[in-house]
Amino acid sequence: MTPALQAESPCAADAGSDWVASYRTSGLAVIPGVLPVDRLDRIARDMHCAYTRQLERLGLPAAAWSGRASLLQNMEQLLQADLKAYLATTRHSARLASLQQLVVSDTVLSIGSALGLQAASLPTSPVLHVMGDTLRIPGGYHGVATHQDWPVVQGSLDAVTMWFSLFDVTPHTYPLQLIPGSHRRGVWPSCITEHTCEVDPSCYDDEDFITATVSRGDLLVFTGFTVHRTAVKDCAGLRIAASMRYENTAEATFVERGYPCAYQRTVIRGAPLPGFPSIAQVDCANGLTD
Ligand SMILES: O=C(O)CCC(=O)C(=O)O
Repeated sequence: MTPALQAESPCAADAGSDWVASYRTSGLAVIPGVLPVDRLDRIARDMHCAYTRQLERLGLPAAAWSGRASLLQNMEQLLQADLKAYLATTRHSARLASLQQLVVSDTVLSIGSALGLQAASLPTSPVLHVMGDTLRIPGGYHGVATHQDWPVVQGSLDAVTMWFSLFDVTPHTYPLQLIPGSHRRGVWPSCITEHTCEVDPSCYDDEDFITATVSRGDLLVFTGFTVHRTAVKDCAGLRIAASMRYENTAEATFVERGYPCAYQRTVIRGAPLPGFPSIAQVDCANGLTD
C-alpha cells in the first residue's frame, strides 16, 4: 500500500507557507481548505443540469439535484441510454463557466504567484476527469497511466498543475498517486500512448508512489515534472476532478523558445445541420415570441 499524502498546514497563499516548501522539495503539496465549497457545489449543480437536460430530451426520468448521488444517477442513466450524448455532455461539462471561473479565481492565481509564476498563462482549458466504476466506457478512458505533464505541454519549466476535486477523495475513490522527488530527475523515459506520454514502467516501483487524499476544498498542486497516475485498483464510486496547467510567462527558457504550446485550437467551420436554425427557433431561444 502506498503512503497517504494529506493536507499539511492551514492555507495561506504566501511563499513562506509549509506547502510551498513541500512543493519545492517533493514536487507536490495538498493545500487545505483553499477552494470555496459553494463554488465546487455550483460546478456539480451545473453538471447535473447538463445531464438532466439531456435525459429530458430523450424522454427519460432524471433525479432532482440532491448532491453527488443525484449527479451520479443522472450520469449513469444517460450513459446507459445514449453513449454519444453522455460523452458530449461530459465534454461540455469541462467548458462550464463555473469551472473556468474557479480555476482562474484570485485565490487560485495567488497560489501560482506564491510558487513563482509571473504573468501566469494557461496553455489550455481545464481537463475534466470523471472516474466511476459504473461509468466505465468499453475501450475508453478509465484513468491516466503514469506520466509527467511537462512533456505533454512543453511550456515553462516551472509550470504548475493544479488538481481540483469536486468531492472528497479517499484512497478508494480514484485518488491521484504521485512520486515525491520525481521532479528532480528531468524528463523520464516514456512513450506516447493514446491518452498520454507514459513513463517506462521499468523506471519505478509501486512503492515509490504516495496517494493524495483530498477533502472537499483542498487543492492538490504539483510540478510539471512530478510523475503521477490515477489509482484505479480497489476503487469505486464517483470521483470528478479538473486539472489545470499554469505557466510562467517570465521563465527564461520559455521566453527563449518563443512561448511554444503543444495544445492547438481547432475550429470546425460550416453549418453542422443544414437549414438550422430557423428564425422562429432563434427568437424562441432568446425569449422573443410574438
Ligand atoms: O484525474 C486524473 O485521474 C488524472 C489527472 C492527471 O493525471 C493529469 O491531469 O495530468
